[in-house]
Amino acid sequence: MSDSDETKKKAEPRKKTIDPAALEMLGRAEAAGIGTVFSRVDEMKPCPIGASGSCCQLCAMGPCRLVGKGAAEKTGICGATHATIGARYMTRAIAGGVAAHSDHGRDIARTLLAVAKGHAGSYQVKDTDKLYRVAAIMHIATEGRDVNDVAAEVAQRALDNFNGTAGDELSYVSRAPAKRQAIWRKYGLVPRGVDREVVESMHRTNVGVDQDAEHLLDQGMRTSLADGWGGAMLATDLSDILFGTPKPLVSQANLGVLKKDEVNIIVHGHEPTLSEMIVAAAQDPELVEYAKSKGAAGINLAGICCTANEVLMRHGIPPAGNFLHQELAIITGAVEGMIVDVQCVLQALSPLAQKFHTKLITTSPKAKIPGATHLEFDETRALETAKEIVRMCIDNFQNRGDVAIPDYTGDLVAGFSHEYINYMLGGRYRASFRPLNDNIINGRIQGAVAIVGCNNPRVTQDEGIVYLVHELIKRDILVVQTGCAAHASGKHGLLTPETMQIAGDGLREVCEAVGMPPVLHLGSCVDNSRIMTILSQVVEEGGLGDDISDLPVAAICPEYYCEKALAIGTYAAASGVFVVFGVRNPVADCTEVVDIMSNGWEQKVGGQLVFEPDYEKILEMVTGRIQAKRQALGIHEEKERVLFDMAARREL
Ligand code: NFS
Repeated sequence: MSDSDETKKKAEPRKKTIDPAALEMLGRAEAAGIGTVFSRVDEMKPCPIGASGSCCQLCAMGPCRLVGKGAAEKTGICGATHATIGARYMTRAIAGGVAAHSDHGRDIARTLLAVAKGHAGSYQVKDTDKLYRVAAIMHIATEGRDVNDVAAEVAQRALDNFNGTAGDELSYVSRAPAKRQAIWRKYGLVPRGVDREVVESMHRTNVGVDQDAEHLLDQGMRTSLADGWGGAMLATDLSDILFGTPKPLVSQANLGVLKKDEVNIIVHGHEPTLSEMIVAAAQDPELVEYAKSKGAAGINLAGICCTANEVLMRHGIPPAGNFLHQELAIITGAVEGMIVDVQCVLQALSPLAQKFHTKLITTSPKAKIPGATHLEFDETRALETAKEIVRMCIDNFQNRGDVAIPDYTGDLVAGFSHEYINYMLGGRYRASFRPLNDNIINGRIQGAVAIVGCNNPRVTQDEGIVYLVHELIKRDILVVQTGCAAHASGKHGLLTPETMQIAGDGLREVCEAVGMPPVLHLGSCVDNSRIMTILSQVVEEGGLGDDISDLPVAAICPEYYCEKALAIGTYAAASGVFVVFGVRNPVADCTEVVDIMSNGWEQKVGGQLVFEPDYEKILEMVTGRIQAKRQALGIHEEKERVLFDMAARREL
């Protein structure tokens, strides 16, 4: 590199985000000399040894670093190879992610049990139809029984699934296509209990226990399946039972949803239990009056991260942004209170909130943050606690200083539960996935890709997500989204029906006929389980093979940062989906592990988990996969395009 190249490189700092609202707030932070996750990431170089899977920290003989000449052949002090170290890393990361989602699910099950027993008066069973459907899957009798009786038994069965006392297989394994279940049984991948698989993973990754990479990674898959077809799927279903099954609604996303003249409260984290009550409290006429008495025009609620998705899907509460927006929201100076529970909450929020007037309020008995106000939430006095918190935020309105809210929002439609998609496609009297299958078979829709997961400040915020959404829908590939990736599309206006204008002709015709956007927001990260349900139903509908691995589908997690994402990616792969992660490969040096998770899993379970930071290559990989699957199904031939006429529309 010449000197001038060197200067040029220095003069052009890495692009941090493509979101204009984020850029505006980063400017404000810089002017005030305030650090954010975006600036700290530049100051902290990742350790190259750990970043690529060459460091083992599992015992006090080490840490062992397998680097230098002949690194590939080196072992740790105990003799562990790169393969063992990488497989242990992945399995532990998966167990960590599963533990998070499943503990969330367990709490919802406990709440449902409390409701059924009359101990949680602020809540009730909102969707009895869904309760009965879940009961049927669990083989729980419903006829002639009281709703709360059924709810109690469903909740108890869910808890048994966590505890591992529900039998030899989790209740929801039966929801997968028969062929998929057979594959899981053949390789011993059927999860037996959520806690049991997490504990067994932690046990087997101890030094001196399981040392065979493939065997370890099988346990990684089994543990992940306890999430996708266990903890997370239960979290989704029981949340729908308690808080309602989502239906499409309109909203907006980005920091512009904050209001200058109102008390702004942000709910951030993951569990819907408290945020549901905050939604109720923020609409309480007495509290709205109280806010007015303090000089505010009202109470404005917004969300960050997956709590945002939960309250967006069910109430249309606008998300103020995704993972990397949590600090930026506070930097607007307009947030009276940020109420957090568990997961994805940056510790840096606490010192940052102290620089502004924002009250950071922790609420979960599981998570305290030094410097934050802790107001513990329990379901027996949920609404009272929520009101107390809202009142605290209102009282804080008068302490506001200088406010700068970036004037950017994206319109969006969210709330596509699998039940609604079924209904939307087939209509009230014959809800079915048939039209979707037919349009995949006739080629109007080439396939479907899930773009999910986090933000990671190591890459340009939202860039890969927005690029991939555009490129895929242009190629007639339907996109479904969850988590912070869905917020990215929401902020950039991609979750609206108008987006069909940039879709390919075939996809656009179907979207026009059904009246749906080509990019569907399916919810939070635990709601990735909805995608598993949809895939199973599409297989069941017929015409596209007899297993999930036959379908022309793929999943991408362009900006992953955490263990939960790895857990989700693994259960998708173990369910037969081709999965690509961006950012970097955490086990790149462990070539045997990389090979097992790609070629090995392809042969064993028909899915793969691969890492590829280059978005163009990701696009090539997933479109190549979709075409290969179409070819295998014999539906790849370009048919003469027949435009939708009135009869075809009516048929749809
Ligand atoms: Ni998923 Fe949701 Fe966002 Fe990533 Fe965090 S909020 S559970 S982990 S960062 S998508």
